[in-house]
Amino acid sequence: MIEKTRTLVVIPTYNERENLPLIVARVLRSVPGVDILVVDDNSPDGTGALASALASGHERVHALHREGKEGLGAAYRAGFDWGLEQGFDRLVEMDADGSHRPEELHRLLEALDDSDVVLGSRWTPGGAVENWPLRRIVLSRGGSLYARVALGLPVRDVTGGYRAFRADALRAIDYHAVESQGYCFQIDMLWHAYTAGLRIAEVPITFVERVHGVSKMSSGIVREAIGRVTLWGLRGLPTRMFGARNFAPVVAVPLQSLEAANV
Ligand SMILES: Nc1nc2c(ncn2[C@@H]2O[C@H](COP(=O)(O)OP(=O)(O)OP(=O)(O)O)[C@@H](O)[C@H]2O)c(=O)[nH]1
Ligand SMILES: [Mg+2]
Repeated sequence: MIEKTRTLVVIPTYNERENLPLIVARVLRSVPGVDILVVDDNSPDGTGALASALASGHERVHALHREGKEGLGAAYRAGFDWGLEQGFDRLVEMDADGSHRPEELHRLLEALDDSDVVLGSRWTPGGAVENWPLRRIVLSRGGSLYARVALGLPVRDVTGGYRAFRADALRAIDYHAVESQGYCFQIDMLWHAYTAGLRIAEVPITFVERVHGVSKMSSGIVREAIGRVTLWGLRGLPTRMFGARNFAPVVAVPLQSLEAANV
């Protein structure tokens, strides 16, 4: 008998009371066989209690409660620990605010058949953003460009947070060593995945700006990313200039091929 592949969508939350029921319903509707783990950092608006209520009403929904706000990175590390312990084969990162459309999840999962890590990408051909102010577009594109140049990382969307991993890839990444917070966590994870020689694919997505709730983006998050990327870039410079680099190429999955396969 062939064992069914088990997928866990990890959704970190901090004050996402309005968004959580909507995103959970959309995930369950879009990809019926998946499980969801909400990782809440004791949100003052009661998102944690809501997560527990959703979990008790649906056997595929789970809630993990943490004591206080420690950032996206810590929430994902805890969520990955939980998912690997429970034996899931594929783990997905998804924001609660609707920016990562669950209706596109099957594309990421499909691409995971031929890769270890799949990045939902706004800046690869076919990718898009909806309702984003120019300031955020500049920050995101500029951040990706900077990381690409500073690290020699051939990826279009370096900071995106809509991603899928094989369980083995997560183990290979040693994500506990990924200590960045904020969206630098995403760059850090990618950098670890790339230097571990994993097969990475970029799949175009349409990113939609949140409608409810407020962003947790801050200038501290941006400063952390710039500081760390610069440091890693400088550290890796001698190897980049004189050493051999043998990492797997990053694959850009064209939108047409996804549509042709009807995924
Ligand atoms: N558990 C936990 N979740 C967090 C924390 N900070 C952010 N999140 C969640 O992580 C996801 C991404 O955060 P956002 O505030 O949407 O950050 P962003 O997507 O970079 O910013 P916007 O584009 O403005 O929405 C959301 O689901 C948040 O609720 C945290 O400290 N702990
Ligand atoms: Mg967001």
